[in-house]
Amino acid sequence: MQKDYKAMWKELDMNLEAHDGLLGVLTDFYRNIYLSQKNRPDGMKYFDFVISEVHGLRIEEIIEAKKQGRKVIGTFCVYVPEELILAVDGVCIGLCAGAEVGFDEAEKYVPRNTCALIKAFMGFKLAGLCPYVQTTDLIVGETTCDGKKKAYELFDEITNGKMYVMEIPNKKGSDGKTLWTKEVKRFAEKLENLSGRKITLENLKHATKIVNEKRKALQRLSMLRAAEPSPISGLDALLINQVSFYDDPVRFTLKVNELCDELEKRIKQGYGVTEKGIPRILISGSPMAIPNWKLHAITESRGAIIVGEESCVGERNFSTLVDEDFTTIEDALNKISQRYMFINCACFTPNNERLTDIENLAKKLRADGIIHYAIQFCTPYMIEAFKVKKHSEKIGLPFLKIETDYSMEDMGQIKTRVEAFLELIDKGTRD
Ligand code: BJ8
Repeated sequence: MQKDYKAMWKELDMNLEAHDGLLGVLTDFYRNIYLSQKNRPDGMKYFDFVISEVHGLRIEEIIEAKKQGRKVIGTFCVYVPEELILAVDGVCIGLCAGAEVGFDEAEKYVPRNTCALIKAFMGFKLAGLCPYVQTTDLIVGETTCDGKKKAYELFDEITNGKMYVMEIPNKKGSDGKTLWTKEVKRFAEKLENLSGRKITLENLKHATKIVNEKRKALQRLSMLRAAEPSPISGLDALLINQVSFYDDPVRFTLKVNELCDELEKRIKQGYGVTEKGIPRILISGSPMAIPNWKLHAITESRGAIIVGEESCVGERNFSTLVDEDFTTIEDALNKISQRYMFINCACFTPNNERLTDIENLAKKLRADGIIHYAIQFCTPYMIEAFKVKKHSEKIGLPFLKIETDYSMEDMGQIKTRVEAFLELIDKGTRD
């Protein structure tokens, strides 16, 4: 029997009636998509629990942290350095949303043809349905895509001036890198002022270690998906990556490593979540925020397995670590800033390194095909799909491009296209 959190949600000024409805829908959706999977590892029980308490226990923990004087920082992009937030003992929470919620409200502020990720984070707030945004002391935006940077101006009004925007260069030349390093330092100062805590060498070392360990655990999980048959479904791996943006980082790392121990045993026994020989798919493109499970659910229900995500809810979030070998605060901030410049987002021009990332990942995970996923109206990824397609052809991997939003209306159409794609792979395009 789950605890009653109504008083807490009321205190957070949420719309209780609408929220009840949302939780009901999400619970059913989760049961149908996740709990119906076969051969799930035992270690997934923790993540099922996290999801069942995503607006409950975790929010209670965050409120408790606030009572102890810790600041809560909301983010929308993997460019925002989590190390700095932890260095001032802050709580870092991802605020991106993956459901069609509050869109009518959001469309009073932004055009209908705005990407669903933006409409969703605005919609969740405007409809009084996001307890995370209610707990934040600061919300950090970034100058990545045009949609986000303009929406942040409006979100600042909606949240009564909570926004702080980091300037991310459009290009990664030396001027861009200098600008970014300055921005990282400005953010460090902002956090010191907000929290009243000094960033020291010691707390930077500690924070960097925590975040690196989290990334290493996710890297370990990613490597294990290279096994044939894969010991874990793409749906479950996606969920873990989504949870990485909400959970306490130390506990999360422990649980991912425990799960990986179990997956290693499965691999030794030759035991997988599906039988051997089914098409192995790499997803690449726009991020999939929770509960955006649509493409994974469709693809895996059609007899394939997703073995990786070249995405910010995936590899782009964890594939590089911060060099922990720093001896001064200045050195640490430089190394943190350098690490983030390795994230190859389509918001940069040019962004050819992403093609190399996709190629390496496809090889590492032994993918048989690439599905490029772009959220409708996500211009950077929609356009970059052209280069990814060309590159996939060059390396001999079948390619499928999907543009979709958060609605369920095109489920049938996507199913048909994915089925045809998987047949193509089955007809001998595979090694
Ligand atoms: S580093 S991918 S997390 S900006 S909001 S770009 S879906 S139109 S999220 Fe991103 Fe940082 Fe880049 Fe990663 Fe498209 Fe929508 Fe923009 Fe989006």
